[in-house]
Amino acid sequence: MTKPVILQMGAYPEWDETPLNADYDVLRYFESSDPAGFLAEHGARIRGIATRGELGASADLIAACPNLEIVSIYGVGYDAVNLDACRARGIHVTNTPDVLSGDVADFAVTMMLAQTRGIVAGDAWVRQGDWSAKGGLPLQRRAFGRRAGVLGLGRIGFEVAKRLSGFGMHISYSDVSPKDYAPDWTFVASPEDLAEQCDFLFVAAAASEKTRHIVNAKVLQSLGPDGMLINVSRASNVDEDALIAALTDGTLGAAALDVFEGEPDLDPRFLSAPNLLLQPHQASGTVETRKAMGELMRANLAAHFGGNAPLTPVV
Ligand code: 8YV
Repeated sequence: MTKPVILQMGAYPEWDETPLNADYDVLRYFESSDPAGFLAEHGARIRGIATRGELGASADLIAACPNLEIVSIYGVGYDAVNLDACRARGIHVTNTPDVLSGDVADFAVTMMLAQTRGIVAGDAWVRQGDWSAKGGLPLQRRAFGRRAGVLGLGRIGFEVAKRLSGFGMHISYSDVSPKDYAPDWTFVASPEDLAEQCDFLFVAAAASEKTRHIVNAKVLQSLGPDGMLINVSRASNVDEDALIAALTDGTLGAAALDVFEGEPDLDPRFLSAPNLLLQPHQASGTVETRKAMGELMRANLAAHFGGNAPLTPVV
């Protein structure tokens, strides 16, 4: 039987590549030296796209595949897929919700703890001999019992807040509306007011045109010199210029970021900005979660090409 032709947008672990190659005729777009020529030659054969959250599928790419039926994302974020182009042509879009929420939430809390207790600085302090030369690390700030704000109380934001409640923190959140599954947490409509009322602001909102730069200069100013921003969503949710300026002039106390515009080639000013913890977009990066993401991405393709409805549709 002829295997469906799939366009693969980026690399996957071997445990996903092997079954993908067994079930589909896989075209490795990311290895092509001439993407436009590649699409002109193969576009009409492509029935599915296997992509990753941060790689998505652009309108041009979708247009170059006139027989496309499904875009299956390895990741929960679908902001990099042109949904309008897919809707217009009845193309399914699927993602991998739920399976990564626990790890992403763990990572957000880990970044908060690491940054507020100076874990990375403490390691350098020991290695560089500062401990014996200068004494103990300068005193840091506590996490437990302080005020947390969660911007976007979806699946991931909910898991973050659940974990923070174990630290005895006062939890507020902002979203399009109050959530009936969050009776113990305080709803605050505006991101600026949320920032005003918390010490740690976690950004967990799904990114869209509506949330672009939702964390702007005013929000950062409201968070203030004692506040910390933690972003495990998408870089587009934060105004990076405003963030770099706020860290540099002390308007904002600290930040911990897992996502960047243009990643992995982030703005070089981040490398010298003070009180900033940088991570290489690894919040969902555990063996367990990545295996579950790969399985779900492939299960969506298998459902569709087996004549069934996709399991976790976005569109
Ligand atoms: C993944 C992500 O790391 O789920 C998402 O949207 O950004 C991350 O969890 C990414 O999709 C894997 O390449």
